[in-house]
Amino acid sequence: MKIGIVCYPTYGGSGVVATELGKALAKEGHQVHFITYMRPPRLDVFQPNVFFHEVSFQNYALFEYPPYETALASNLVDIVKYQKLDLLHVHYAIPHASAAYIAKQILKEQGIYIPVITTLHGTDITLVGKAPAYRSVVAFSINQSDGITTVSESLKKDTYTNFDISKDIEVIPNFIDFTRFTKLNKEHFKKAIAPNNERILIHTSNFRKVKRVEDTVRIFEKVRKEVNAKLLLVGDGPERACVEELARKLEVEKDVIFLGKQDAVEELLAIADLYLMPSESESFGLAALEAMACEVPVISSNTGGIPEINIEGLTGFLSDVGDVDAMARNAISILSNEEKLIGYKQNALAQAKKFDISLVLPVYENYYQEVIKRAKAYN
Ligand code: GMT
Repeated sequence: MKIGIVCYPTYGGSGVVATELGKALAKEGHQVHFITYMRPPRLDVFQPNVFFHEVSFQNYALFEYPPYETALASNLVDIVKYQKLDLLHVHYAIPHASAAYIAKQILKEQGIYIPVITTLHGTDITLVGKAPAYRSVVAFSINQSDGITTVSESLKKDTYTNFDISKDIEVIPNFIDFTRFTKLNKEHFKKAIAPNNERILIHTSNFRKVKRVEDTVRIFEKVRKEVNAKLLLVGDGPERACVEELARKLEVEKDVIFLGKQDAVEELLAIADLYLMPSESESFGLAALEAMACEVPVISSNTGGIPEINIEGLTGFLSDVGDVDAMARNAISILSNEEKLIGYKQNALAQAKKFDISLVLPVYENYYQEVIKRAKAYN
């Protein structure tokens, strides 16, 4: 198949899922065209069958906000037409689903039918998407897609609850590439971070409000009273300054290490004992799955799709959003018993294996075939 993938070129979340999916499809022999405003970070080396199209748009003094959606739709028309694509797969509804819809209508006028699959990732439904400023266009463009997928059962439910959706939604979960996310031996690095064999807690995110990064510091402050430990905070974003301030206020700043944005997250997960995900809302929690693949158990909130991956008492523990006392108690219970910790680490790996990319990729391929066949039958 010749597939166009539209996504955000981000370090985490939907951008990573889209890029890894495209790379895996290309390895299977499909021709994959990435269409986005910047090269996605995980598209860093040449790979056969992979093509990158940077969305070109012209700025003009009149535009306070450059009309990206218009530019994307125009670019899509040309790419579909000249590369003879069979399918467009857009990740994150805003504004990708509506741009794809516009491109589809323009191409239809020219006698070309391009099926569109929209994958909903989370905040495009649970947060921004349902805001009055966007909701009409989001609902319309989801309903106009030839195929709709969500990354968890929880997000499927939220989509039907928040929007009037008339079509079936297919759940296809996030996945893990074990050739990358596997426990590496980074003992020298561990020694540098934790010279006195302290336990290492880790959190990776884009430091947005929804991630509740401050809770990780509150949990850590309680854990550190019982267990010798360090906290690694990986990533950057709008909340970072407040989190740094809180670490100083709680007098744990010497043991909280801010690493900023990092590409090789697997090298950091290799030295971690526990992953913290106290999110306010999380449609799936790919970052937690990446930790589990590297044998790191998870202390999380019980929101959204997290209970579909983190299993209470087996791969970690789940608590209500904001219940830092319970999260700290659970963290201490795992970290203070070596035998218990090893058990949780093994369970985390076993659970992550259920989301191996080799299991999820054929589900996407079958869904693509089904949507293309269905579209051909109707047009
Ligand atoms: O919140 C993020 O990290 C980014 C966001 C996105 O769409 O880029 O992530 C969402 O998509 C991920 C991939 O499907 C999911 O694993 C995350 O749970 C989801 N984030 C939220 O729902 C807050």
